[in-house]
Parts: sequence; structure tokens; C-alpha cells
Amino acid sequence: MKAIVTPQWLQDSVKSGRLLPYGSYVAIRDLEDETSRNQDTSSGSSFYSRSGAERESSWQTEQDELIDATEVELLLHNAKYSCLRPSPLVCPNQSLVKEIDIIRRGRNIEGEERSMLSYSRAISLTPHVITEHNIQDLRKLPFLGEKILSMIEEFLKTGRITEAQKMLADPRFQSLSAFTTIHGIGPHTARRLYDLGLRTLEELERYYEVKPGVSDEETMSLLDAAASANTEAAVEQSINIGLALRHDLSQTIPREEVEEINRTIMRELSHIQKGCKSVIAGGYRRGKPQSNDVDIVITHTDWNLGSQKVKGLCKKLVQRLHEQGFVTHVMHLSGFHKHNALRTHHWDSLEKALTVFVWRHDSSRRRVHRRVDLIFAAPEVFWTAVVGWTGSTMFERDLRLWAKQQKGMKFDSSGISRRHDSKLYHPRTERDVFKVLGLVYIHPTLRNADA
Ligand code: DCP
Ligand code: MG
Repeated sequence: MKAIVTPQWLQDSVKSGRLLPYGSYVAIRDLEDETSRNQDTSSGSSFYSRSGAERESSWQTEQDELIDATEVELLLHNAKYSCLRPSPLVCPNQSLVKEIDIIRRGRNIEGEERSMLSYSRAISLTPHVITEHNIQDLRKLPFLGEKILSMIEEFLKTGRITEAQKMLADPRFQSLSAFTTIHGIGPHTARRLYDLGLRTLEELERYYEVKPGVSDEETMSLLDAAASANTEAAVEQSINIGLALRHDLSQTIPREEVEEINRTIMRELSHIQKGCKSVIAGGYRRGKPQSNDVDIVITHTDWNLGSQKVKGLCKKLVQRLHEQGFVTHVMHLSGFHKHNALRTHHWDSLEKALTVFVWRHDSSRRRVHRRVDLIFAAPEVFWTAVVGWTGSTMFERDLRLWAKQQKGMKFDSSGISRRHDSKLYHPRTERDVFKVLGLVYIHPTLRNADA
């Protein structure tokens, strides 16, 4: 028997440190809405609890917003792989998680990948209330090191981790952190710029000869060639845009605007190709109230012919969005690769554009530039792409690791294949993706395995 519950059940369970009886959280699906939902992923759907509790508006646009409590009970809370555990958006150890995340960021910008991963893993492992009484339970986990455990103990005693506080006060950490907030600047580039003597974003602006807020629209020429090649010039260009627009791009995007951007883009797309559908992935889908960017995964509803119909559509859509005044810049275009005979990856099935979106002058909205990622997938890999772009990053990492280490399979957002004979899988639903990978289904709002 299934017990479909509202997200509140999980939040309350997390707060109390155990799975609560779900009697008063039961929600039922409105079947009429389900029908219309199947036709249009962006249409509003409704759910309500039997006890008549209030509807939660932030969840209404999700196409699969309900949580099956009986399924959550099947998840393993102490498993090594985060794709076996439920990870809600807000965890009761949030202040501890934030403190550990400072050290994780420090390791990341210094290029200490392995150490960074240990901290990422520690962060993903702390969804329950940790106290001095139950820290022994954490000690039983073989994959959590002594050093991090003693940091957690320090935090429980003092509310601080000394190493995190030292890091925050370190000028080098401050400069590198600021640099990596710019799109296109990773830890490596950040360190190179620091070694040149640069310390602040204003100095970076002078170095790149960028005027804040001003970015010429010539970058649309990227559509031609440069953006699809990962050339140094293309990367440089994307840093220029990221730097010039940083005051806009650092502002987070509320859920309603994310939804409106999706609607607008799908309306424009329908002028080029009828019958497409989209799912908004990324943090939005995991329930975040504010997003840093918008990630939209698009396919065609025709299972048999859809693959042909989406081919080349990404570039056409970006061109139209630019002509209509919605897309001002393209930071990267990819997916226009030759077929990869070795199937080391499935490049021929995904087309991707990383763009900058803005509301037109005639819109009532303020003109804040937004980062919008458009991912086009053939129907056979649509749900794989949705799972791959829903995140969170740690959840994705563990999905790939699980597939490889436990299932002899290869998972990434462009497809699932069996390693020994390269057999490809074509899941028809998101649940199918989990089934193929031998996993219990995890609701998108329970995939928040990062800070
Ligand atoms: N993703 C990934 N590996 C990458 C890039 C993305 O696994 N190299 C996946 C995991 C992310 C999702 O795609 O959760 C979307 O990436 P974002 O950077 O947009 O991150 P989020 O959407 O999770 O958060 P936000 O956009 O609010 O920062
Ligand atoms: Mg995102």
C-alpha cells in the first residue's frame, strides 16, 4: 500500500529525528489534474491533504510533488552513497553544515580535490540532529574520518570550527572565493589571477577591461563557431560577460520568475517546433525558494520521431530568443559533436546552451540579467537528462559512482549504458531511471545532498 504525503511530513520527521506516523500528512492526487499534467509539464497541479491542511503554493507547479512515505522508509539513512539516502532541503544541522562548507570551499579553491570530497561527503551525511549524545552513531560510519569528527565535536561544544574561522579571515581565501563567483572562473583560473597580483573583483574588471553593467552584444557571434569549441577565447569571453554582469547575476531568482522564464521560452519554442515539453531541473526542482540560475531540460513528446525533431533545435531556439530580445549573450554552446563510436559518452543525444536571459523593455519586469541553461535531449534520454540536471552535485556524483561500482553501468545526464557491452537504456519515466540503476526512487526534494 502506498502512503502519499505532503513534504511537511518529511520536514517534521527530520526535525524530530525519526520518521513520524504519516496519518495526518496524507495527500491525494487530483486525477483530473494528473491528466492535464501529462500534457503540459508547466501547468499547475494541485494536491491537498485529507485533513484539509493548507496547500503549499511553492510545490504546486511540480509535476511529481507528492512523496511516498512508504518509499522513504525503504531508504538507508547511513548508506555511503547519497543516492540511497533521503536528503531534505533544510536539515537541522544547517549551521554545522555551513561551517564545514567553508572548509570544503577552501579545499576546492586550492585545488585539493580529494580533501574537498571528504568534506562534501561529511556535509551530505548530516541530515539528522547531531548532538553530543548521538555523535557515537557517526563514529560508526567507516567513511567519515577522525579529523572531521573532531571538528564536529568542536562545533557541538563551541558552536564554531577553528579552521573554518581562520579560513574566513584569510585574505587569500577571500580573494579566491570572490573570483570563483564569476561565471567562467574556476579554482585554477582564480589562483592564476591571484598569482598575477590581483586581489579584488574591481582589479579583475580593470585587468579584463570590463565596464560593470556594460557588455556588448557581439558575443552572440559565439553562436557561429567559438562557443561550440571550448577554445581559450570562448572561455575568456564568458569571463568577460560574467564579470560585466556580475551585479545582476549574483541576484537569486524566485520560483515564480523561474516558472515565467520557462513559460516564455517554451512559448517561443512552439513557434519553431510544436509538441515539445520541458521540465525545470536544478535547485528549483529540489524545492529551493531561490535559484542562482534556471536549468530547463527540453524534449519532444513524440517518442519515435522526437529525436529527429529536437536535432538542431537548441541553436534555432537561441537564435529566436536573441531576435526577440530575450537572450543577450551565449556563454557556451555544445552538443554538436560527431557520433562517438566508442560511446565513451553519448554526445550525439544532448544539445546545450548556456545563455543570459533578460526581460524585454516592453515587459513589466525589471531588466535583471539571468543565467539560463537550455538542455535539449532526445526522448530516449530525456529522463536521464532530467535526473542528471536535477542534482544536487553530490547526489549526481554518487549516482555515477553507484552505477559504476555496484551495477557495472555508466550513468551521466546524456544516457545510461551497461559497461561490458555498451547496451543503452531508454527509460520512459523518471522512476524508470532509478529502476534501471537498481535504486529506490528518491523524490527530487530529497536530493539535497550538498550544503
Ligand atoms: N550538474 C552536475 N555537474 C555539473 C553541472 C551540473 O552534476 N558539472 C548538475 C547538478 C546540479 C544541476 O546540474 O545540481 C544544476 O547545476 P547548477 O549549477 O545550476 O546548480 P543548482 O541548480 O543545483 O543550484 P543553483 O542553480 O541555484 O546554484
Ligand atoms: Mg541551477
